[in-house]
Amino acid sequence: MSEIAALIFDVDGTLADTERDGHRIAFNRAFSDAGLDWDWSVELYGKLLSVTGGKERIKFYLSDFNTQFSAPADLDGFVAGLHAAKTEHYKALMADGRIPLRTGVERLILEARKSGIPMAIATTTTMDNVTALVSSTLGEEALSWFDVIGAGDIVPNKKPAPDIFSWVLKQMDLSGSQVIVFEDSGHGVTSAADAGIDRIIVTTNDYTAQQDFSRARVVLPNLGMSADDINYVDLAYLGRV
Ligand code: XBP
Ligand code: MG
Repeated sequence: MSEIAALIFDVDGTLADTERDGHRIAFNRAFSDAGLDWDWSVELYGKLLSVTGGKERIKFYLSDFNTQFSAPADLDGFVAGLHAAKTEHYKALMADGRIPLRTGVERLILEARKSGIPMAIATTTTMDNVTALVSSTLGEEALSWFDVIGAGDIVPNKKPAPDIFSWVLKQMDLSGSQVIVFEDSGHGVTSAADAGIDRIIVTTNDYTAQQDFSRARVVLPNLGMSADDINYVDLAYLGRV
């Protein structure tokens, strides 16, 4: 059995299916508040997910999908304003408890906690959004269960760049070979693998199922519900990965 010094979790798509019914809805509400007639459909949002980060995604939309829009001179300020409004909508959606954790996530987190295995988060989304999701699903104090939380603009380059995983490893004083990462996307796998992490477990979702996971150790539909499930991921399983 290989030693497991820490578990590092991605958030969006991995802890919960936040993209389609969380982030996408929040973006659309922010656009509407700003008097914009932009509507990101489920299908369009799938294409926009090729760029990580909300601010970066809005710019990608303007450059590749809505080229007719005459953007204000201060594009960065305009995008930052929309994104801040989107974050407020996202937090409100999470506070409503609309988005549950994915199958097996809470069970595995509780098992790791009981066994004293350190946990961390490495995500592209903002700290506000991590806080909103974790407290609405696991409770207010659950944020403290994660020794390190790497989120949003804390690093210069978002996934698929390795920055966020490298940052988390540095904070934990660990090397890539000591940890296990949970991801849902091709960009996430590239980010973790380029940070030197080889034990990457992917749980796919509707948006990511067809992506390239050749650098992941395991690809599963979810972490499994009961011990009878063929894809049941617990600490004993992780020891064999
Ligand atoms: C998640 C993202 C995020 C969210 C939006 O990627 O791409 O951009 O969609 O979050 P990953 P913000 O799961 O690979 O970290 O709007 O807060 O940036
Ligand atoms: Mg993700």
